[in-house]
This record gives sequence, structure tokens and C-alpha cells, in this order.
Amino acid sequence: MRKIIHVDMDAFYASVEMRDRPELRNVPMAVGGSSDRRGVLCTANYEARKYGVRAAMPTKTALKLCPKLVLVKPNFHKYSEASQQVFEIFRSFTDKVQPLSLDEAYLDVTDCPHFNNSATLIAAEIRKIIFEKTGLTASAGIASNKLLAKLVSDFKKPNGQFTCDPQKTDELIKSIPVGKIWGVGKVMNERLLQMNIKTCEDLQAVPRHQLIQYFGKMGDHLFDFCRGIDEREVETEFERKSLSTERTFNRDLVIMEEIKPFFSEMVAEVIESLEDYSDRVVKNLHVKIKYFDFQSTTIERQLDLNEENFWELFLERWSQDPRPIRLVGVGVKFISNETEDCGQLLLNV
Ligand code: TTP
Repeated sequence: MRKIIHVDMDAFYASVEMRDRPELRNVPMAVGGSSDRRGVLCTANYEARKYGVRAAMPTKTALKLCPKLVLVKPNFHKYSEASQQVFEIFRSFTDKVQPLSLDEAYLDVTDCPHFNNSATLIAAEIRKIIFEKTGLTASAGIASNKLLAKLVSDFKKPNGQFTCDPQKTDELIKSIPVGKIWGVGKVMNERLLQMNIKTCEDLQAVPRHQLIQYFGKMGDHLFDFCRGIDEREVETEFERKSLSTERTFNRDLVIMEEIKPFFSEMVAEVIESLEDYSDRVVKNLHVKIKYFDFQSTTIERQLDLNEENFWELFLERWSQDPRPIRLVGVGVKFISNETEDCGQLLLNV
């Protein structure tokens, strides 16, 4: 049986800011863009969350919910520095670390010799060292697989940990809402609710073939996941699938001359970032448009990498639905290094 720890830093960006500015510690605060420039929040501290303030919320809405909210501009350099320190600590315990984001990772400690191989004690030690070295708190979930470890790492948040006792997994998983299961997004959750399936116990009543019929390959996983079974390994090799950048405008734009200069900037940024990926082959150019009503659309095609082509793609998509634009993004998708994609490419030639 594997021993997996899921570590997740608490209110990460906000905690870094509170660490560095003590006056922010006991007030509701959030990290994000300002309301006059139509910013959104990256995250909020727990004080602000009491008012319903959440990550990804427009700053304007957050200020309505909590007028005293103190807003702090993000400083990504600081977050990335803290993240590097945290990942160094993870890697001092095991090589099998799978990052999920700057502040979150799975660790496979099955073969870790520390603390007589007790994953619970290893997790406590990791959290203790993180606090000593960075001044930040983390929470952890400890279990026999990734699915359960991630599910339970929230149970004792903030600054706590929970170990999923293998004897009690069957009981624990039954009451978990299906929306909490890895891979169940908003749409699938709604479909399940329409079928009157709210918890993993409800889901357990559906035969595997039926789940496959409804949800394809994910249905196959769901059958196992709702029983707390997950064979996925901690993946240490990360293959980037795409590279992109985007701009949110200060106001909604419809005039092409106003939008075009942003393309020059964004394309230059993507081309510069690509220098770090000289071993990768670009498959498609990709353009994203988000309208004033937050509806998004994308277009991608195999074209040469230049500003003109991005612009043409943008015009093609926008002319099909020419409404005011809130955000545009450009990027590239890479060809996967895995053999199946190469095979596909050969067939296409
Ligand atoms: P999360 O781990 O989702 O959240 P959190 O660490 O702020 O809080 P929690 O204690 O509930 O885990 O995200 C990690 C960081 O990623 C977060 O501090 C800011 C950033 N982030 C965004 O920039 N935008 C987002 O929409 C989200 C969800 C996170």
C-alpha cells in the first residue's frame, strides 16, 4: 500500500503578505487587482472569507461584501520564492513530488525512512520545517492514495492535518459530496445532481458500465473514486502542454485599433517565454477571447508563429461574434513528447 501526503499551503499569497506586514494580520485582506481597474482576487485571508470573499471574485464584488477589505497588490516574485523553499523541503524527504501549483503537491513517502516510515509523523515534520523556514503554515492530508490525501487535506485547514485510516475509508468516502471528487467539474456535478446523485454513497449505487456510458473514461475512474480507490501514481515528470499569456482591459473594447497593440505585447511575451522550451515543438497557435459577460471562446490552428497569424485568428473568431471584449489571450500548444502524438503527426503528413 502506498503512503501519500497532499500538502497545501494555507491562504498562500495572503499568508506571505501577512507574514511580511504584521498590520495585515488581524484585518480582512485579499491579494488581487484593484476594483477601478476591474481586478479579480487571487485569494483572501480567513478573516475576509468570513464575509464570503473568495479567490477569483471580482474585487468590486468583494468590496461590496466586505467594505473594510484591505487590498494588496500581488507580488509574484515573493510567492515564487516561498514556493521554491517549500518544494526544497518536500524534496528533502522524497524525490517523488508532484507539484499541483505553486503551493500544493503530492508526496509519495512509501519508501521514506524518516520517523519509522510513519507518513503522519513525516507530514507533521514537513509542516513544522515549512513554518520554521518560511514563517508560513501548511495543511496536509495523509492517505493510501492521491484521491483520499487531497480530499482530507482540507479537513483540518488551516494549519492542521488529517490521516485517513485505511480501516475507516469505506465509511469516510460515503458522505463525501461528488463535487469534491477529483475530475468532477461543475458540469459533471450538475449532471450527477440531476440524476439525484449527491454523495459518493449515491454514486456507488451506479454500475460501472452505466458510468462509462454517461461519462466515458472519467466514468470508469468515477466508479473507483467513489469507493476511495485510486491507482494513479505520483507523477514527477511534468510535461507542459501549452504556454500562454493574457490581458484584461480596463474597460470593454470593440475597436480593433485599441486591441491590436496588446497583441504585439502578448506575442512578444510568448516568444520570449518559448526560449526556455527550445526542446519542444509548437503544434498550434491559440487565441482566447472573454466577452464583457464573462463568456469565453477560443480558436486554435496550425500556423507559423508570428503576430500576424495570431491577429488573423483573433479577427476570424471575433467577426463570428463581434461583442465587447473584456480579455484576450494568446498562446501556443505543444506537441506531446509521447509517442502516440508523434504517430498521429506522421499519419497526418
Ligand atoms: P489555493 O490553494 O486554491 O488557495 P489558498 O492557498 O489561497 O487558500 P486555502 O488555504 O483555502 O488553500 O490557491 C493557492 C494560491 O493560488 C492562492 O493563494 C492564490 C493563487 N490563486 C489565484 O491566483 N487565483 C485563483 O483563482 C485561485 C483559486 C488561487
